[in-house]
Amino acid sequence: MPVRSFRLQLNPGQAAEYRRRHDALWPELAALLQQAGIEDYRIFLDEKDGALYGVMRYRRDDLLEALPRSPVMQRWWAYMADIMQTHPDHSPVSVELLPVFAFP
Ligand code: RM4
Repeated sequence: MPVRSFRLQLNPGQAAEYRRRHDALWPELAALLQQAGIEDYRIFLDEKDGALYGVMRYRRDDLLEALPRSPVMQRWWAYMADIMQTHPDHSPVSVELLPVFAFP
């Protein structure tokens, strides 16, 4: 199954709020992520600098690439824009990470 990993950036002092919002993930966003073929999605925080590392296993590139156009995704990104680095359209500033090791 394909895997993607990327780095996002949290604003200073927002770790608790970021966790709180994800603990209360909107049901419609959970449904959307599932429909987009995401099988496993984790985000890890480096507490020293606020870097967030996302690791996502998913089924289909075409479904995943349609995600940013979804109104629910856009609404979530607007909701998150006050606590993380985003572009003017509210999409998160995201740096794609290169896979360099996998086991097994
Ligand atoms: C993140 C960010 C990501 C989204 C997850 C669910 O904070 O908005 O783009 O995939 O939430």
